[in-house]
Amino acid sequence: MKHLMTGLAAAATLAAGTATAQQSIVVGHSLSPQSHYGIGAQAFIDTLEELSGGEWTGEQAPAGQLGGERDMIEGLQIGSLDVVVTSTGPLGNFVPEVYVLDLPFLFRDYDHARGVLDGEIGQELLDRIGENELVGLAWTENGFRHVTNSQRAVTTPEDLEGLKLRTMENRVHMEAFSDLGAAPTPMAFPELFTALQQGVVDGQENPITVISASKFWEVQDHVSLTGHVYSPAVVLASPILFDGLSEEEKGWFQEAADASAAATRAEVNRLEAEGVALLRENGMEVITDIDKAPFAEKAEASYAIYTDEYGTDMVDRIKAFE
Ligand code: EAX
Repeated sequence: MKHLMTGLAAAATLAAGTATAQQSIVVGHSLSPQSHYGIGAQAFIDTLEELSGGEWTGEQAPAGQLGGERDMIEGLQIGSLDVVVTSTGPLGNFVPEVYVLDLPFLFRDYDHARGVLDGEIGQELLDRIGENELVGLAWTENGFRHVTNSQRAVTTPEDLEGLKLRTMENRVHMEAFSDLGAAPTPMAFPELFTALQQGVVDGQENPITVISASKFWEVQDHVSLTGHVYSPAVVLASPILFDGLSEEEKGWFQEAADASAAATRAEVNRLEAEGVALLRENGMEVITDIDKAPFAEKAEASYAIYTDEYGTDMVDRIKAFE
């Protein structure tokens, strides 16, 4: 139906003699089309189509079809991809200032994280992204991350001891988990399910959104709601595409990114409310009552990865944000 309408809208514009050829973008992300990212990617495409009267259209490249998040970010820089919804996992490799958002136990809750990202600090970081052959359009969301594994119920940092845990390709996360006693193994997301299935790693950590979108219950028995780090996501565009747009088109892309973030956050809210029941229904043991203080204490050394380079200013501003 949507495609029909797009076709009609395009035909109408053509008939009016004002059309340029229809242009199509690809929006890449690492999860399923039904996931919070898939919903966000589709909202981007639908909004862009609507605002442009069908002049712009697009399709998703979901499930890491075009590579892991690091590969997709590189794709934006060389112009082989147009728009990507990605976690900040590998982004610090390109824009190290962004590591501040990956620090463990920094954000108190969703309101805190969303408030910071939608305000001055979020804009400053989007600007930094923009200085690195990328266009940062909007902050969106993955969610608070929790530890899952196939070995045992984790309730204290001691339970993490020696656990082979896949992390994102993120120096802050790797340091935090080695401080916590685990054996962090960085790996791109598309390899993760098989690595869990084959026992290459014992566990991983991701928000409820990703655990359920990826059906990790098929390969993991235990989940502990450690909420050890907030995982932001961001809507990025290729500067090779974006810099060639008219001001009006840039406005459409921006509005599409904002709509994408809103749609994704709404789905995160839904899954946060219903997700624990969903994990249990699918056979996972979910430990909800975790004393986070000893985890936070042990993981604090990882802050130095950011603060040694950039000082404590940004960390203090984020903590002070009400
Ligand atoms: O962005 O790599 C990860 O664990 C991410 O959370 C996932 O790709 C979604």
